[in-house]
Amino acid sequence: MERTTLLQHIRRQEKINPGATGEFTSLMAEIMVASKIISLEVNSAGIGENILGLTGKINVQGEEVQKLDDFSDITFTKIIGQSGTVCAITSEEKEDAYIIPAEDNPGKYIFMMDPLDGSSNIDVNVNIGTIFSIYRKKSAGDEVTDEDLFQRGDEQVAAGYIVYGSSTIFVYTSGQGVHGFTLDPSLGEFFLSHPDLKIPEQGSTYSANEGNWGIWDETQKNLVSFLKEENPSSGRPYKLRYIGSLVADFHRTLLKGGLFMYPKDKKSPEGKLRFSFEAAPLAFIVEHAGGKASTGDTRILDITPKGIHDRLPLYIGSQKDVEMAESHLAATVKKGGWFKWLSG
Ligand code: P6P
Repeated sequence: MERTTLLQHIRRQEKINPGATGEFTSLMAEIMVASKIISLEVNSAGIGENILGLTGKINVQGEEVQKLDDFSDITFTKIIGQSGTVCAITSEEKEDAYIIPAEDNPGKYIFMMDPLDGSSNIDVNVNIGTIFSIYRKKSAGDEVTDEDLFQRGDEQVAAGYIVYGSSTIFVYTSGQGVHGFTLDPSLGEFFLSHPDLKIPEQGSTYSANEGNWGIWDETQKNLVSFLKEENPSSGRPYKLRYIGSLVADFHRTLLKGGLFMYPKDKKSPEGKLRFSFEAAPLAFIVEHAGGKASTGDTRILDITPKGIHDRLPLYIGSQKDVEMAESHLAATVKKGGWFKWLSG
């Protein structure tokens, strides 16, 4: 059976892109190298070197920085930063943008990443992942400006994630379908395993941290209660699946369908997840796989961030499930009457 490597796949897509210079392919190749290094560390963490646990540092999000978080941020920054393909890197682990110095031959792309999402799960061997997003530099001249760093979600050139788990899977889109590649550790190569991924139009699971019930608003509580109601003709009750690692929860949703929600709440009135490092890249992927992503009332890809670490609510997954959620959140719930949601 012919096996297509990730690099072969990217090169084929480059050939059908008239304006391609090969710079995007080079960038993707470097992302792949960095992901293999992280995969090795994640899968050997705890054996020998003391890479598990906390660094004792607190990041810009006010979260405790795990050693693997730091390691991943440094690894991607070094490899991508010296690739000659990007002029700036923003990261969930960096307060400000890292501007590539002239001596490192900056390129035309902007690279944004959550280097290791879900890292609080490292010590309990739950899947974690890297999420990335690529934009083109927009402003004239060599200087990187806000115009480059704060672009509307649908101006992404490409987006992807790598999930480190029982196997390491690299999923990306550059606008020509969503494709998944599984790492063969014996060869150190990613091979095409999930060609042209399409998310089911409707799923049967919802994914949310119900531990936050007490700090959700009434419309969010009504939505989740609706999903749990016995109503077989509309596929309810939905099953609850929540891992607490976004890349793992999203990967399951992409493959099986369903609805992932991280709503705003009293503790995170703007929402918890970040636009640049989580919502926008995953929204770009899910839309190219036939799904939807919104804040509950606004399409994620229509949003232009104002800051590197902007947060927002996220409803993402199967088209029908996201639309159902949006309808519920918009509907005025009349006493005893529910917004009638038809699966048709
Ligand atoms: P909670 C992990 O810290 C993360 O950023 C995402 O990976 C995950 O979806 C979310 O936070 C989990 O948050 O509040 O449910 O622990």
